[in-house]
Amino acid sequence: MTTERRVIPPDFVWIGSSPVKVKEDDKWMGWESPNTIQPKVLLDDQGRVNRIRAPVLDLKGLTTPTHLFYVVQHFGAPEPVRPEDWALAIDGEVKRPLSLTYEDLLRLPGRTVRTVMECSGSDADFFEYFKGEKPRPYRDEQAMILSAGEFTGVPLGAVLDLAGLTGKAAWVRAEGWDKGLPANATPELQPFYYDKALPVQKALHPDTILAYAMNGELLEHLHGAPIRLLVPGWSGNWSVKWLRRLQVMDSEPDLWYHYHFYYYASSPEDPEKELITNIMVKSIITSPKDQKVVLPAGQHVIRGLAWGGSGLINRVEVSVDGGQSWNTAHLEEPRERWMWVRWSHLWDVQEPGEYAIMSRATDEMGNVQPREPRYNNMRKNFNAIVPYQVTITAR
Ligand SMILES: Nc1nc2c(c(=O)[nH]1)N[C@H]1C(S)=C(S)[C@@H](COP(=O)(O)O)O[C@H]1N2
Ligand SMILES: [Mo]
Repeated sequence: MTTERRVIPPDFVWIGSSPVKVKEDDKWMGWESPNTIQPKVLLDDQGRVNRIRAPVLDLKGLTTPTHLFYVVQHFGAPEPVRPEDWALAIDGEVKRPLSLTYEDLLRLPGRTVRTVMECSGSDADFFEYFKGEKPRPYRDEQAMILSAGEFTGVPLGAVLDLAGLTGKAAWVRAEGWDKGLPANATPELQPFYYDKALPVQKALHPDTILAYAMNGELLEHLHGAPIRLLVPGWSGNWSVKWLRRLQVMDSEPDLWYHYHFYYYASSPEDPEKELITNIMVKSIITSPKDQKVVLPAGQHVIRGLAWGGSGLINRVEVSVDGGQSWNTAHLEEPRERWMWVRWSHLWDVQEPGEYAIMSRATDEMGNVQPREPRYNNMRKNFNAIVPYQVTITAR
């Protein structure tokens, strides 16, 4: 079997999952598609797609289409490995070290999980804005490192069961085959394979899966094909792509992307470093857009998304007066454990003037989205409430 990789020249657009040449009149079989949104693509030095930012404010529904889904990797995407050449090693604190083929994995009972994915670096420029060090970043211009999708795979726990955990098993180190040096590498650091180690409890959660499909199709190379780890509720960096090894360990290994990169602390020398796990409770307004909007007096719908890794979102409030008073927003069904929830609020505004509109999410654990971000030297997991400026003119 040979696998053709989809490379899209600049004058093509995606219609569903097919690249279609853009014609002068922008028609498709005589019908104009209303879906013209393109991803914000960053190329590598060989002109290949390397990173994608998702146009979250332009999207509808819950699922981010795969071609618009954000893409991040630290070392650049590695060479693809064909499913038939791929194998997963499971070793360490297991009774039966194993090597599983792609076919072995697909034979196991599957599971589908719908989840939001957020990179810890999404919205990071807001940290400097909140400290008064940078001008206001606009979400509409930046595009976000944030998406949500449906993933299908096999529970990691089922695979660990095949190998049989020993009584000492405490951490499961997942290793990709992409090798390189981190952006903040120290001079003595040698290139290494991207890796993260999950505490065994999270590894055994049935929704933590080894995914082979995304949004109803086989996983794309840029999303970690043929198999990636998917860790719902935790920051994107836990979901190791291009997976090739699971090493079960009796203690937490010292991995670069633990306490040298994805941690909360005030400085690299801080003795009280905390590993970043759960995505913190957060909401954003998607409409009106974050771009100094001018609207006529009247009725407007304020709409957005809310999510968090610690529990279901059970309240979103909207303020149109800079946080002095709050209105309860309508939460749209379905509300799923790992997914973001869509919310809306009808705003009846008759008085011309400047308005600071904002949203605040609360999860079922009682975590409330804060006014101030949790400052940390790595600028990770910004989740503070961001007021948007709206000017209302006389009708
Ligand atoms: N092997 C590997 N997996 C990785 C990374 C990486 O650099 N290498 N980056 C992580 C980070 S920081 C994020 S946010 C997610 C992004 O997943 P996506 O590109 O499928 O959206 O992958 C994670 N998994
Ligand atoms: Mo990330």
